[in-house]
Amino acid sequence: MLKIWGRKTSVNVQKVMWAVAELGEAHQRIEAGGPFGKTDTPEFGAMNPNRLVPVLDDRGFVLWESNSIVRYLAATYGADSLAPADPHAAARADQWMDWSLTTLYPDVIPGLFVQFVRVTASDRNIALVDNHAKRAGANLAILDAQLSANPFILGDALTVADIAVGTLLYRYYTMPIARPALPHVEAYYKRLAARKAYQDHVMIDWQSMKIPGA
Ligand SMILES: N[C@@H](CCC(=O)N[C@@H](CS)C(=O)NCC(=O)O)C(=O)O
Repeated sequence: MLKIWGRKTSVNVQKVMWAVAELGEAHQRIEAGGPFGKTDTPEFGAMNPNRLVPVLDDRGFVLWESNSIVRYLAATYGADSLAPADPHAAARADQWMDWSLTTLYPDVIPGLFVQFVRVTASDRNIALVDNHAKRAGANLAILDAQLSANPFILGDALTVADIAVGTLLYRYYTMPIARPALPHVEAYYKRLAARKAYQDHVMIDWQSMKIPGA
């Protein structure tokens, strides 16, 4: 059975859990990180020296980094469905997964989300929030163009690329920020939000994560 360490409010854990649910694999999620702690134990440090969640244990094979876990799970349990078999399509999926981590994530999570949950409303830097919202919107325009021809990032079917990118959209669309009109991304988000696995593992209300006054 797959074991996943990590709290369900972590966006990177959500990504892995969405993949596990799409694959329909038997699994156990073990609470860790945030209010659950455990990441500072020697046992956890031996699994992930970064002391971050998620961590996967697949019958003794231990792996950290959410995108790597999603790729491993898809290659092992979802070949030719979540993991494209064609080398060009696989490379394209990698491209969008790297893009989500290096280009979209910094504005959406540390730039915006952290401001709304970890900073009090009175201390919030509105100019900084506006700047990150503008940059996220501009980057999502790139995704909008990609989605103009197909329902999912690589074509007709959900792949690992959608799992990496799509996980960030719930937070993007539930934060009180200015968003440009991006019809293809909006339709795509609705398409993802109609999937049970996305509802169960990604659309997790984050209000309880706010510090007092945030
Ligand atoms: N690049 C890593 C980032 C992992 C990460 O930053 N995890 C956060 C939660 S999203 C964490 O463990 N924070 C400390 C905690 O929850 O205790 C990945 O994608 O797995």
